[in-house]
Amino acid sequence: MTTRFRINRRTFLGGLGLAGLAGGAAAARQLLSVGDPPTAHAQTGGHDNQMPMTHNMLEGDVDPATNGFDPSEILTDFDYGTVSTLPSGQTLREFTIVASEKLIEIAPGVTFPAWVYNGRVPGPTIRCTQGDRLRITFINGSTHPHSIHFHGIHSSIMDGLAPVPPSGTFVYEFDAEPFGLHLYHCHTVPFRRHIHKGLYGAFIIDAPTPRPPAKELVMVLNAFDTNFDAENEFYAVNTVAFSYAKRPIQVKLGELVRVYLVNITEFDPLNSFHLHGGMFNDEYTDIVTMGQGERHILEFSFTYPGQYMFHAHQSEFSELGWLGIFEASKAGTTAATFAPAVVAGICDLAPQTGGIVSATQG
Ligand SMILES: [Cu+2]
Repeated sequence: MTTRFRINRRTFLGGLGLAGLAGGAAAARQLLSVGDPPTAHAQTGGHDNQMPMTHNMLEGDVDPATNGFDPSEILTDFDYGTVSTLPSGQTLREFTIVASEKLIEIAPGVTFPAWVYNGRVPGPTIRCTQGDRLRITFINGSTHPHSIHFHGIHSSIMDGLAPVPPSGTFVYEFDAEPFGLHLYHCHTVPFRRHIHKGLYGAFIIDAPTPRPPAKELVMVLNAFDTNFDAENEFYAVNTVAFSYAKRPIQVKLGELVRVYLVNITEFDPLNSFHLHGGMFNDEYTDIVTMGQGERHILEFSFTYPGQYMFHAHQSEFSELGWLGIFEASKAGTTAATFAPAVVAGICDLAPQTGGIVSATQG
């Protein structure tokens, strides 16, 4: 069956506003334009913040100032704590993490009443080196009991299962081991509620011998149940739907890219990461599939210049926000807030002069 559909460029440009016509946005919008009708669960539900799942998820933008955090900055925002040296010579890293309640915007015009660590979802990316002493002062500034459960090796007392009451404080202290990519999250019942509301973050323990230099990016796969029916309506990397489709991630050709990938998606048994235009170095494939809590450290580089999608290979997730773009160029354009419009290749399947294309759907 051949389906003809029209791409309305005026709507693209008007809707995207200051964001301009980023090629990735066009690509993602095309996905939406040819996709199935809105899913039933996305249309139902009576929550005030519920937006009808239309094909305009890419129009408009989420102002980072509104949320107080920016997904493009979260990628490379590593919190090493306040560093000092103990009398034994061991490195001490001290962190303060405050839990609170906050209305965040997860897609243009769609807000979610989140529970947050240090004002953001995901919480700060805690980074240290194996063998460091970590001292994390947790302050519960919310109206619900919460905790922090760290993955890794530590004593049962520091395992974060004891809820800290509202206004309470608890100091988690343990030595960082083993090296690798871990995560932390609230472990207060009901678990799924405390996680899906936003209380989680990445936790990187570097090896004593550092990994080779690379462009390092933290990506936390998450999702949001905006009508509280135990199904997700929006999916993302680092919270804001399509953020990296609107602002492609700039990398250099041949540059080693290292993604610290954490899946904390609640309600769905699996999530995944699929890379276009390249393969992972360690395991020669272009997709990893993960249960909740699973992590991968992915390394790859691009051979050819251009824009390359990365997205969940659960197609529904990608159409509901979990889709981004890498832009590989010789120099890299890290200073650019928005990538220039690239109306070519994957980024716009429509002919430049027309706006009407034919698509064959089996
Ligand atoms: Cu909690």
